[in-house]
Amino acid sequence: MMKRIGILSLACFVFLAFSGCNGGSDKAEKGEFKAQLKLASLTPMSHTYNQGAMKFAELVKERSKGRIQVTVYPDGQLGKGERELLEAVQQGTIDVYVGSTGPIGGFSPGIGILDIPFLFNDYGHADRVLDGPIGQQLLDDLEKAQFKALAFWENGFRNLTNSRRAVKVPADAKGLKIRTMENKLHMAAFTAVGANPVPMAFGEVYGALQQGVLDGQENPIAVIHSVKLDEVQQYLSLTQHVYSPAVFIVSLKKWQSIPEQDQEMLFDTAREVARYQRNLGRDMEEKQIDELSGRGMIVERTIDKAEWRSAMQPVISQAAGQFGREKIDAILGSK
Ligand code: EAX
Repeated sequence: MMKRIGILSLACFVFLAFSGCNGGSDKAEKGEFKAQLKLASLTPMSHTYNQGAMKFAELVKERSKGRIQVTVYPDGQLGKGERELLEAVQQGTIDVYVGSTGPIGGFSPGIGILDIPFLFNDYGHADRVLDGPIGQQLLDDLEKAQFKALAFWENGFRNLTNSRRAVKVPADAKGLKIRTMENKLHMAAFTAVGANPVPMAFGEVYGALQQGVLDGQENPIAVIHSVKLDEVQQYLSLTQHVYSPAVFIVSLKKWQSIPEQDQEMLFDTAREVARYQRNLGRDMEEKQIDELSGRGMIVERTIDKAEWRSAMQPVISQAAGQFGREKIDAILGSK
């Protein structure tokens, strides 16, 4: 036994002399840190999350001089459900995740405040809140759930699609089976308008719509367009009933193994790409609506948002009980 340990440490000594024996950890000598990071998302490569992620990978490779490589796994390649992917990030088997805040309330309840229907007026309002102290606090809070959240990226304003009928006013949605994210507020919002919400992992949605298990779903245009939901949904209503932020999160375990200088570079890069990624979706939105319409979707553009807002009002009161009226007012007041 002793002899074996002796040989092992001799081997390590010889190895150390030539290359640095680091006990198998990624953390090599100062300036020598190397990592291969796996980044996962649920949306197709053409979606803004992955376009942003590719940009992030390119900049990180360049800025680390090839020491840090990020591989992007889109389209649920590493797991079809958000819970599954988020648990893998907690365990450190996936390093980075980009996804909607919608299902994250199950891990860190406070972030759920952002998913209140009709909370944000427009993109400028969302940017001010998410890039300000309120947003930073919500990102910091995710650390308790083993997530190092570097930045808010964007999913976008969500719109309703369905295969049954044109939906203009809330009463038109009555009785429709609508997939929502695994988010209690969203479910309550659709119950409030008389629909039947069905919470489901994103990776299952296209198939469920195709099989007619669901009548509809709701998502931002960038998702509807990249997933080609027009193939299984005839009607699109531009309800914009809730703004859906996205988070860029790194496994806290992995983060703690990264030297400070590289942490700073990753943080700055994630924030820089946030601007690029948000604009991608915003700039394409109109064009993608036209394309969806060109592919046969019937688009309801004139939606009376005040009417939808008041139909979903009970949820806003419920959220006030959950998160505190003053916190919600602080967001509303940043218009
Ligand atoms: O994060 O689950 C959803 O509907 C999300 O909007 C989608 O996965 C993008």
